[in-house]
Amino acid sequence: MTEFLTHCRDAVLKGDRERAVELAASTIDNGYDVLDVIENGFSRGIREAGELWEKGEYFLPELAFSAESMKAAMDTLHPALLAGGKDERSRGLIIIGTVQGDIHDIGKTLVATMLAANGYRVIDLGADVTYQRFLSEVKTQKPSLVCMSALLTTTMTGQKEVIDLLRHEGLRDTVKVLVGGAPTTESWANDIGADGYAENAVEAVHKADALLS
Ligand code: B1M
Repeated sequence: MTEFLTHCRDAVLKGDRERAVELAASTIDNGYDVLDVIENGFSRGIREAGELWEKGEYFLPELAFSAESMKAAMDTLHPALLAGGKDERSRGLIIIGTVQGDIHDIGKTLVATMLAANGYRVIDLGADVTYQRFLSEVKTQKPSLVCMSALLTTTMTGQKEVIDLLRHEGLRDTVKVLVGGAPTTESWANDIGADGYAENAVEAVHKADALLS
């Protein structure tokens, strides 16, 4: 298994989309733990690609190829993640998106998939979602939980903007707010008045369960 995880990491690191999809398909065929393969295989590859880019050893196109390979693997694994869900009933409506100015959507999509796999009805607004869009979706969809992802230190403040907008519109008490994404922390979540913070997709499900129980 360790060798298999290394192949998954390598495929993403090298930006080999075809190989990444092939490995994702064998993950399902062999009945491997899908989350383990994502977290300790494919995700390792994309994080290492990011580190190489930071060091100037990768340029943006190489990082983009790695991201495309990662996304293709995730698309292949998506049905298996959903099928692994335990609960068929809808446990509440959640809207999720990556905040304005931020196009990173791999982690957000994984969180959305895990929430859906665990019985929540999830509306995924995508990436680069404006503050106003979050607000209008809360008004019209009336979700129980809003989830906001941010991967950039420059965009994480958008999570606060949305919370402030909800408060300004008198809607803050009608909906819980969960935040996450690499630069965010528990104390950031507290500072901006969110109801919770999750470090990863599995924790996001636990936090949603706790907030909506
Ligand atoms: Co960008 N990028 N990127 N990037 N990128 C980072 C985030 C960066 C840390 C890279 C680096 O410097 N090492 C850096 C940010 C620095 C900072 O702000 N501190 C960075 C930068 C600077 C940029 C650009 C500005 C580069 C440029 O153009 N000069 C640009 C941003 C453009 C924009 O958004 N406006 C940019 C672009 C890109 C690509 C397009 C090439 C690509 C994104 C493709 C895509 O998503 N469609 C990309 C990638 C792939 C990365 C890295 C390498 C990997 C991100 C990823 O997908 N990780 C990233 C470095 C890194 O994170 N180490 C980097 C895998 C994913 C499964 O993990 O997203 O962390 P993650 O999600 C996790 C948790 O964070 C958590 O659960 C997920 C699953 O466990 N989580 C939540 C996430 N959202 C959550 C929400 C929750 C709860 C948990 O509840 C609501």
